[in-house]
Amino acid sequence: MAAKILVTAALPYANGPLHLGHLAGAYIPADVYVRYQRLKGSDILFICGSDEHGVPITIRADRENVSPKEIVDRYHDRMKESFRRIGLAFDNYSRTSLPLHHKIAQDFFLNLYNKGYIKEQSIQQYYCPTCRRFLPDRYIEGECPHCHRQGARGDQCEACGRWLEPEQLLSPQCKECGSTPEMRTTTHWYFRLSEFQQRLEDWQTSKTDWKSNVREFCSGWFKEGLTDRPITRDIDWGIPVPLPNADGKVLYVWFDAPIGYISSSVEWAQKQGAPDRWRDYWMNPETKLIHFIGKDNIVFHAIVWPATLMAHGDFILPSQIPANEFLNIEGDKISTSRNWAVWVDDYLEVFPPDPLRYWLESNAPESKDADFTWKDFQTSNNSELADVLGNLINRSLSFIEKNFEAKVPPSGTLRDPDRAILAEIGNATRRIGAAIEDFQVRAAVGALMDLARSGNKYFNDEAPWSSFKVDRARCATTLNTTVQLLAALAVLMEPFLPFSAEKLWRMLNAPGSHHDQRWNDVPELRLPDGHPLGKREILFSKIEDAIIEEQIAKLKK
Ligand code: B3M
Ligand code: ZN
Repeated sequence: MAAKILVTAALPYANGPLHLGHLAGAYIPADVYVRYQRLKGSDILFICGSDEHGVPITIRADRENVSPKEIVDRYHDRMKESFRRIGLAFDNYSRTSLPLHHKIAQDFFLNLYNKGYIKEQSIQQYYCPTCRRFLPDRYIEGECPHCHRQGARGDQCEACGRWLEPEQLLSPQCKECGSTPEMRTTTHWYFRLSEFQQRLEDWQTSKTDWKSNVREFCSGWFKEGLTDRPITRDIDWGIPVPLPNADGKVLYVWFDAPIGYISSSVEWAQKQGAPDRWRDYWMNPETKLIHFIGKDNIVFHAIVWPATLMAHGDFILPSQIPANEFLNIEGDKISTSRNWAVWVDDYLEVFPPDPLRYWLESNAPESKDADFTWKDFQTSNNSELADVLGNLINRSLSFIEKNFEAKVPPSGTLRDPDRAILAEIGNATRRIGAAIEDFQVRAAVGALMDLARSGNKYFNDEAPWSSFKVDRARCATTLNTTVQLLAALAVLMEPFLPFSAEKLWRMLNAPGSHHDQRWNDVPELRLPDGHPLGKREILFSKIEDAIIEEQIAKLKK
C-alpha cells in the first residue's frame, strides 16, 4: 500500500514579501521531499497557508498606518503568487483569517477547555501608559534573562531562541514609543503544558531519527521543566476567545497557527468535493506527519503543538520535524526592517526559478547557518548547472541532431563503459532517494550532480566525435546510452529543478509527463531506438558578471 504522508511547511506571517530566508529554511526542503514522494507513488498531501494573526501583523499595520486586514490581504496574495512562481507544489495554500479556520481553532480551544486543560488566571501584565495598551509579545523588548542580549522580544529571544514571557525581560521598553511600561491586572487563559512533560519526554525518546538540533533543543526545555503558558492575548486582531467572559481577548497566534495545518487540510478536502478526506490523514495512525520548519519554530512544533494534540486526542502526532538553521545574505543576518534581504519577486524578474532552487538545495542550512552571496550563486549556476548538467544535455542532443537526424541512435552492443554508466543511474537513484528520505537535500542534489559529472566523463572517454568517423555503430551506442541517462536525469531532476525537468522531458519528446514516471523504475527507463527527439533549447544560460554586480548594488542600496 502507498505510504500516507502529510507534509506541512511553516505558515509564513503575511506581513511582508517572500525572501530567500523563508525558502531556505522550510519551503524548498519540503518541496524537494514532496516532489520526490509523489514520484515514489506515495499518498502525500502538502499543506501550507498564511499565518495572519498576532503581533507580527499588527506591528506592520501600525507602521504603515493601515488595518491588519489590509496587510494580510496584500501579502497573502503576494506570497502565494511568489510560492507558485518558484515552484512550491502545495496541494493547498490557505490562510488563517478564514472563518473556517476561526471555527476550527475555537472548537479546538473549547475541546481543551472542557477537558480542563485550559485554566483562567488573573495576572499582572505590562501596560504602556503612553500607547494605552497591554504589551504582549513583540510590543515589548528588553534584555534577555538567559543570554543577556539586548533587543529580546516579549515572546522570544532571537539570539538564544528561548521562549519568553514579557515579565521575564530585564529593563523592558514599549517597542512603539520606548516608554517604560507599568504593571496592570488582566485575565488570561493558560494551557496546562506542565501536565504533558512526562508524555512528551516518553514520546520523544522513541524519536531517535530526529535531527540533533531538534532533540537537543527539546531536552534543554525538559530539563528546565515545562510550565503552563498563556494562550490568549489582549489585542484586537485575532481569533476571539470563545468564552462568555472573554471580551477583547483573542487566541495567541502560536495557539491558532498550527491548527491552521488542520484547517488548510479541511479546506483542501472541501475543494476536492470530498469534505471528509482530511480525516484520512489527520486521524489515521498510519499517516506520517512531517513538519518542515526553521529553527526558531522548534519549541512550538516539537513541544507545545504535540502537547495540544495530545490534549485534544483526535489527531495524530508529528513523526518528523526537520528544522533548518538560518540563511544569511552576504555575511549578514536577513532583516526586513533594514531591507537586507533578497526578495523572491525581485530575483524572478531577472532569473529563472531553478538556479535559485539549486543554490538553496546545494547550500541548504541543514546543520549550520548558510550564507548566500551573489558571486557564489553565479558560480553555482555557471560552473555546475550550465557547465556540468546543461553541457551534458546540450552537447549530446546537438550531436544527435547533427549526425543522427535527431532520432535516438540504435543501442547496438553494449560494452563495459556503457553498462557501467547505466549502472550508475541505478546507484544514483537509490542514493538520491535515501538522502531525501533522510532530509539531506544537500547530499541528494550533490548525488544528482555527480551522476551528470559521470555522464560527462563517459561522454569524454567514449569521444563519439572520433568514433563517428571510424565506428558508427559504436558511436550510436554511446549516444543511445547517453540519451537513456538524460531520460533518467529528467525524472531525477524533478524534486530539485522541476521547471528544467519538465523542459528536458519535452526536449526528449518522451511520452506523457515525467510526473507519471515512478522513481524506483528510473534505472529501467529506456527511449527506444529511432525515437524522434523534440526541440532542443538551452536549459541553463551563464550569468554575466555585470548582471551579478547589479544585484549586489541593488542589495547594498
Ligand atoms: N508564522 C513563524 C514564522 O513565520 C510562524 C510559523 C507558524 S507555523 C504554524 O517564522
Ligand atoms: Zn536570549
